[in-house]
Amino acid sequence: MQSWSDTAVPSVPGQGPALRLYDTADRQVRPVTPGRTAKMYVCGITPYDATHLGHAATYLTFDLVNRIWRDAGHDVHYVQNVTDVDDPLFERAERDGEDWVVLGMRETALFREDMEALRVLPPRDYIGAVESVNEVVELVEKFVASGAAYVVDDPEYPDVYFRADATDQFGYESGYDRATMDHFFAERGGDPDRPGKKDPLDALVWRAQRPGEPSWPSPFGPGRPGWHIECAAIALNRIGSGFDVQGGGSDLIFPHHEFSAAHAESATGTGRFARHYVHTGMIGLDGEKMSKSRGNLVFVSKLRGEGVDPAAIRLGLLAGHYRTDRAWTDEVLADAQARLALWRKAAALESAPSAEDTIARLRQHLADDLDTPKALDAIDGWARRAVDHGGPDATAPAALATAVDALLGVDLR
Ligand code: 5CA
Ligand code: ZN
Repeated sequence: MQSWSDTAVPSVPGQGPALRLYDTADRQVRPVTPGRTAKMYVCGITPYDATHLGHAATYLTFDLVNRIWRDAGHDVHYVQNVTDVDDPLFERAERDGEDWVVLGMRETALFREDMEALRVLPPRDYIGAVESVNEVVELVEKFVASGAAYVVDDPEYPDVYFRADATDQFGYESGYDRATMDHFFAERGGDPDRPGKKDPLDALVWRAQRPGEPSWPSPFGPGRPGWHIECAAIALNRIGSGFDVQGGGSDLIFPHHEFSAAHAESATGTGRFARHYVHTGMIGLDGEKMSKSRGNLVFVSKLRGEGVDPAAIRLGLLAGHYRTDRAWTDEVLADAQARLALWRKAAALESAPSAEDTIARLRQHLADDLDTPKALDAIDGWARRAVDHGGPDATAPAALATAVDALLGVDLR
């Protein structure tokens, strides 16, 4: 699939500390240690509706990781998928009397526009589920051959399931006990009651064709990919096993990332799928998680249409720490707009206090598990001093603006 357009990232003199991130599997903040090429996979959208602020917050989080790595001189191989074949697409298309392919294409196009407007750096590989069906089929064949997956005894719908106990380390990513797994499996797209499964937790990897559903040929009959296997296949075939960061919202901790990891680990027989599993908190509205099923959504495109500066959306979402569940409110937006105006005013001054310390603090806070509240505070302090009292350094406004552009993705000019 076509990715979106790149934004130039200016280089910032000097260097920051190495990035440390919280790893869900190890339950601690620890250093990320990429090689020359840093490798990241972030779960993409299911394109049946427009991008809301929850999605945006998640992609902005991983955009910071991308920018920090670039600032440290790494080449970044960033991969993202688009779940362009899934039940929600068919349901919405049916409701609106539209072709599901057209719906997916339109919402994906809008997502690209939103990402560009927010200055999110594009993935190198942007891959749809439809494009990766052959990759999924190859994996399923491997699982069936090794006994990691089985075909249910149902001549009408011979679906293929992956055994939750196919790997020894199943459960290490979420760290959940069985009751918690059962709970989230049922809540987040699983089918514990499907007759013929050996364990209610076993995960669908190939769904036999149902009437009216699209299908692709396979050795197990016509059908379509399961969900977790889509991300396992797309990541494995582009950045291999043992890549640096697997990202997504906290709603993907289980079962999605647990099974993607188990699929990949069963296929390769090697260690961990990802070295860090990084999860963002949920953005809410009116006391509830923002989600398509609840309908309590604020769309990026709607705000853009109302003339809200995407840089203010960016600052509003980065004002809270990425791991905390937090609400989007009018106040969050107003604060972000005021902050952006202050920063722009300071960046436009002829001279200001030296920005060197502030840039160093910006890098330090970001490297410390993306501590954006402190990073933004540091810039606020400099900007307020600059606007209130001026300063002697004629290079400081441009130097600060360059660092804010490169590291936070906010254009102050
Ligand atoms: N296509 C799958 C991933 S393979 C999917 O979850 N799509 S999605 O459109 O539902 O979500 C896209 C991304 O946004 C996921 O990483 C998800 O965890 C994240 N996300 C969804 N809702 C929120 C929210 N309210 N706050 C923060 N992140 C969210
Ligand atoms: Zn995914």
